[in-house]
Amino acid sequence: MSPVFKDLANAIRFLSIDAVQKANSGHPGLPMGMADVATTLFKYYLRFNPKNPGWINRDRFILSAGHGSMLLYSLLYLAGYKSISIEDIKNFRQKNSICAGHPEYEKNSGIETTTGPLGQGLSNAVGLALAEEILKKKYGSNLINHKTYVIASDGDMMEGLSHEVMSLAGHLKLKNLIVFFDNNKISIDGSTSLAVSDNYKKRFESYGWSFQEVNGHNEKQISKAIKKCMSSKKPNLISCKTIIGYGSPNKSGKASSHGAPLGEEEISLVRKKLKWSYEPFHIPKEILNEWRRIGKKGIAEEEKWKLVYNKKDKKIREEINRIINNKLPKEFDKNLISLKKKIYNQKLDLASRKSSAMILENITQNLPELIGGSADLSGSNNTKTKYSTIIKPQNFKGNYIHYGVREHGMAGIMNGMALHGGIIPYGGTFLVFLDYCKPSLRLSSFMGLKVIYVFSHDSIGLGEDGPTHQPVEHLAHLRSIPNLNVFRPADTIETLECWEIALKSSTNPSVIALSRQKIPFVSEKFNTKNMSSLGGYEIRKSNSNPEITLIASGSEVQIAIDALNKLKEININSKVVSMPCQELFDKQSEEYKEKIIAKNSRKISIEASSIFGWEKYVGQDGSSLGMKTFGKSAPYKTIYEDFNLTSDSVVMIAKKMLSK
Ligand SMILES: Cc1ncc(C[n+]2csc(CCOP(=O)(O)OP(=O)(O)O)c2C)c(N)n1
Repeated sequence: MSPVFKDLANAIRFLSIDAVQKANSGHPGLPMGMADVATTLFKYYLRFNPKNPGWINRDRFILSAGHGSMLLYSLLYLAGYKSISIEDIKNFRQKNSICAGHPEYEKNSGIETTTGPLGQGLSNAVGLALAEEILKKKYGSNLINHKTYVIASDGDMMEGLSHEVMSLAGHLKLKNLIVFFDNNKISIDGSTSLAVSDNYKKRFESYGWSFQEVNGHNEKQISKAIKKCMSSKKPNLISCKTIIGYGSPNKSGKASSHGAPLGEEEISLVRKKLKWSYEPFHIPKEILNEWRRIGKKGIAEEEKWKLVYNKKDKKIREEINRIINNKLPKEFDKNLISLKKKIYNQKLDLASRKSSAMILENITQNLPELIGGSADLSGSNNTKTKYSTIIKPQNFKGNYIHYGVREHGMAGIMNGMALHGGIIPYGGTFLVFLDYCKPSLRLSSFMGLKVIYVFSHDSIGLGEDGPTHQPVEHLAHLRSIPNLNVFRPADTIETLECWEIALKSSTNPSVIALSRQKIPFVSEKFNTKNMSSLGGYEIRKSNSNPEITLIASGSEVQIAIDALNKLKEININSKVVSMPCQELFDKQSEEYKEKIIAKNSRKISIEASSIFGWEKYVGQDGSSLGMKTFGKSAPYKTIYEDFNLTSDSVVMIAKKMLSK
């Protein structure tokens, strides 16, 4: 007997129910409720090839409601992805299992992104859909023409992030984006009516989305709605009325099916009700074969696509190949060195945000994959260059995105574009507004994505805008995030070096913190070597046996250099270490670190930021100049003096240290 639709959907339901039961933790409710929608999508529409999960023109499928992870793992196993075996499913939520508690991005596995923090998957999906439009415009609609499908839950829709990204998606008219809203009206606390009374139709339509509503357990209705999206001119939302925990006699429609195993007794009742008489984890051959047949459809699709690809001009093919494989152009290094020479000869005193603009202007021309943007403030963080062309609704020819005042959305969308492949996203705002985008930045780091955050106005040095805009704790916060490089360059040479490292970092994101105020050119020698890649290095020394080591970053390197000169006048030998990136410094050999931090000297750190974290370099008998309170509203030189961030303070501390 050939399997019917319900058998296919029930295979997802029972793999999920049984895996959650075995793990004794997890969320069975969502997979049970959305199994019919997912089956319809995979059976009729989703273009994917489990034999080559990385195919660039595959449709993307994002489970934004990551707590329902077993839905995704079941689908990938059933459709025949090698990354997930039945053993992996039995090991759901166990150590090292790919079937982790929430989906964790793994390249070429079918798990397209990490989800769990609600709203994030939706933001990634907007980035994926945007990337598709940008690349389509560049390389032709016969080559790049895929869809991005998302399952999002009530929680996704309640999160502020969903408002930011759906509003922007509507503005840009990302028509290839199709969101299935699991409108089951249940969240952890019970009915969503406890907290929401939004009119969803009006909400999404006001963003410029098309809105449809279906019975999420009716194959025909679901299929018809997806079909309608194929000719849509807007992003699409299909509100699927579903029953959480569908099939469970006592727990369906209730929050009790959301986040806990159903229990053996209830599971046997579900088996009876859905007429599923098979053992846990056993999928009858006919049902599995039918799923595998669905999985194989994409092989022919990819073959067809290859014919188109092979007919493309050789230069285009080479470029696509290069950007997909995350390689920079051959001439990149040569161009950068000649720019470095030019910068060195000019020796300009510039705010590092301006240095960054100068560098961006130079590299933008030769890096088609670099897609910039800013959460407003483009003219302040200097992310837009004269070679930036703006991406507009229905016109995706460009390399710069006006994200609007949507920092969180920008970061989530950048993650999506990086996940798509073929794009290196960078985006700007003020460092203090890290607070508004940190959840997505954390996921950039967790997933190891090449996303570049350009955070200007990096200290009290921004002056008159005052303490609401002056970051204090932000650098320490960023430095505590694993797998993230936090750069704070001291001049134009270091700014160029930091950009180079960020562009070459394929497994981690970067933050480049930039000054608002003008800072002097401090590099003494021309060096083809990227000194910032050492994280910290000697930039000045009065002799080879310093009594005092001054360690500073960014705008404070000059204060340290001034202090060195003043100390020299009173016969105290010192040296200055410029530390543009603590993470890279910490990775150097013990020998190098000891040499730079000069074990036998007394250490003083200078950074116009929280002193938190500097103890590891200055030690117990060292001292840190920095911020212990919020800043103040006044011209920046006055504030520096007010907080004792001056070379005279450094000299005073050094003298005191040596007299003890
Ligand atoms: C940002 C964030 N806050 C809180 C949670 C914890 N959490 C997991 S699921 C969930 C809500 C579940 O409701 P819903 O989104 O409707 O999913 P369903 O119950 O329908 O599966 C919450 C609050 C989370 N995962 N992410």
